[in-house]
Amino acid sequence: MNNHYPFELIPLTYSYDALEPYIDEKTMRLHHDKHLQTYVNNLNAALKDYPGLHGWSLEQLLYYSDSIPEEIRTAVLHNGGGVYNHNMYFAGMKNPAQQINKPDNKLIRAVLAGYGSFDTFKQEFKKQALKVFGSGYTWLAVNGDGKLQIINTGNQETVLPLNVRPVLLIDVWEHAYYLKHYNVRADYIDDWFEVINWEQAEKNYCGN
Ligand code: MN3
Repeated sequence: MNNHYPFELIPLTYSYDALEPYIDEKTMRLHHDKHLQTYVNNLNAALKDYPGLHGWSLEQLLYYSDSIPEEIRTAVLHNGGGVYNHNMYFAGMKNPAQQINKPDNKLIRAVLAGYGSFDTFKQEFKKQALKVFGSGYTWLAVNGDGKLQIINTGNQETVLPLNVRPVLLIDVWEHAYYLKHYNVRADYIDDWFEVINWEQAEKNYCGN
């Protein structure tokens, strides 16, 4: 897949119903095929007439946004953030039958060092995810000192400008859960914990 213009819709690596019963097939189809596709299309449309930006990676566009012409900067940040965040969200989940239930190796050691226990971490992460007002994301990220941080962002903002490396994130826009969980974000967060792709999170934590 290109990591530059024209950006493409990255297919799921699992089936649309793979996350049942925690996240339903209909939500996954709409969320991936409609919402994410729209961000991809709008990002490409914004960049179309700016060949100087066609070699830039998604991360470069989001990190060096000050260098993007003002007339398309907001569109690139909104839609590029939408692409980046959703790619990470979908890659961060996995069929629960095919995975370990907790972070392993280096990531679990960092979680235990930072939060004392996995349950405490989970409670803290959930508390933060419930605090996102309106639409946004809650991230687990690692800073330059190797310390884990839980960070909330609004709308389609990313954590890249904060100079941290994202490990995993949950999309708490209502479109991520409304069809199944209605307005009960807390239940969705609990269900999302059941389908986290901890192998991918470990890779992100280790930076490979
Ligand atoms: Mn979403």
